[in-house]
Formats: sequence, C-alpha cells, structure tokens
Amino acid sequence: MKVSAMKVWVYHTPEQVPTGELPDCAVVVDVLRATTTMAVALAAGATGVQVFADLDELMRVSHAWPEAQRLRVGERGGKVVSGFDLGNSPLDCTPERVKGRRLFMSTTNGTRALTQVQHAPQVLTCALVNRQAVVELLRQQQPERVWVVASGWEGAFSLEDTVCAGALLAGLGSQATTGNDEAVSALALYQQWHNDLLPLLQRASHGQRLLGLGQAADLQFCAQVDCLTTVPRQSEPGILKAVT
Ligand code: 3SL
Repeated sequence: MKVSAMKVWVYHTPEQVPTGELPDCAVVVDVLRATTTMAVALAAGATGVQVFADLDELMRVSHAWPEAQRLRVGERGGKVVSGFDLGNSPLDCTPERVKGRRLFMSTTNGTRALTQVQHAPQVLTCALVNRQAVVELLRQQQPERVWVVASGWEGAFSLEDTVCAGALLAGLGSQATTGNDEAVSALALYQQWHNDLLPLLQRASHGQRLLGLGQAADLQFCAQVDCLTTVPRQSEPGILKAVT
C-alpha cells in the first residue's frame, strides 16, 4: 500500500514564494501578530476576517457592511491606524467585541502574505496558539504539496514566523517530508527554542519593536502554544472563516 506523505516547503517571506505555481495547501504564518489575532477573533465568534493590502479599499468595502456587524482592524508599524476600531492586538478580540462581526483587516505583512497565495486551492493561517489544530487538519486532509509562508517583516526574515513553521513541521512528524532547506532550518530552530518561545519572541526584531510600543502582554499571549482549536481557512479569496 502506498503511504502518501505531505511535502512541506517553508518560505521566510512572501517575496520568496515561487511565481507561476501553487501548492495544494498554503499555510500563512504571522505569529506577531496577524495570524494570532485572526485565530483569536474567529474563536471568539467573529463571523469572518476579510483581509486587504490597501487601506482605502478596506474602507470602501467595509462601508457597505452594516456598522453593527463590522470592525475595522488596521495596523501600520505596529500601531493602530487612525480612525480604525482595533489595531491588531489579539487581546482586544474578546467575544464582547468581536462576536457576530466581520473583521476588515489590513496589517503591514500578514495580510500581504495572504494576498500572495490567495489563489491556492486551500489557504489556512497558523500561529503558535493554534499550531496543533492546523496539524490535525493537515493530517486529515493530506495535501501533497504544502507551502508554509512566513510573513516576515517588510521583506526580511523573522524568527517568530520561522519558529512557528518549525513547530508545524514538528507536529506533523513522520507525516511530512521537508521540501527545501528553509524547512529543515525552521525545524532546527524550533527544536532549539521550543522550551523558550517567549524569550525568542522577545529577542526577535519585531518582538523588540512591539516591546518598545508597550505590547509586552501581546508577546506573552502570542508565545503560547496549542491553546486554541480554531483554524482560519479561506472560504473565498481574501475571506477567512473558522474551522473548529
Ligand atoms: O505585520 C503584520 O502583519 C502585523 O502582524 C504586525 S503587528 O504585530 O501588528 O505590528
């Protein structure tokens, strides 16, 4: 009997993603903080998360949505975009705030990474908080070719996204083989740091940026592993819904 194995490629930034081809499944990672916030918001009862690269387009589309059923989430440089309801902190996504609402979201890197792979047949998002839930969904579905796309920071490598890619590979274990050197190094990074994820996030350049903005509690939250069972999955290009 042929045992099918997933093959997993890791890309450190959206810019590294190959053009002209697509995987069976793309998994977008932005631990600090977009994909953590998406998982939290959907777990807390948000009806969906719609992502935008462009703030004007977000305003135009969300304007047509009933006010009581929408939240505008905007982050640039780690700060809330002026006039937006929320600024990409997972701690703001309480059920009181998000339940029954669609989040219209634009962030510096995470939403850009999603746009890069939005035409893949299946698109999921992953963070440390929902890593095991993503592992279980992949195990059930057994896509042959999986791309893990780290959001990075403005085109540069980020420790927190790569360690999460490694955590995903560690969770898949013998069900997955590595497709590129980046995947091997992501796994090695996770094996080295899996007991010290908060110190790693605090050391990471974007972690430092967020600490400088007074977001220490967000780092603590985002460093937690496997505490949510919700997987954000794209239902149509740019729109994520919860799989629980
Ligand atoms: O770059 C992004 O997409 C954001 O997650 C960055 S921040 O953590 O909200 O500053």
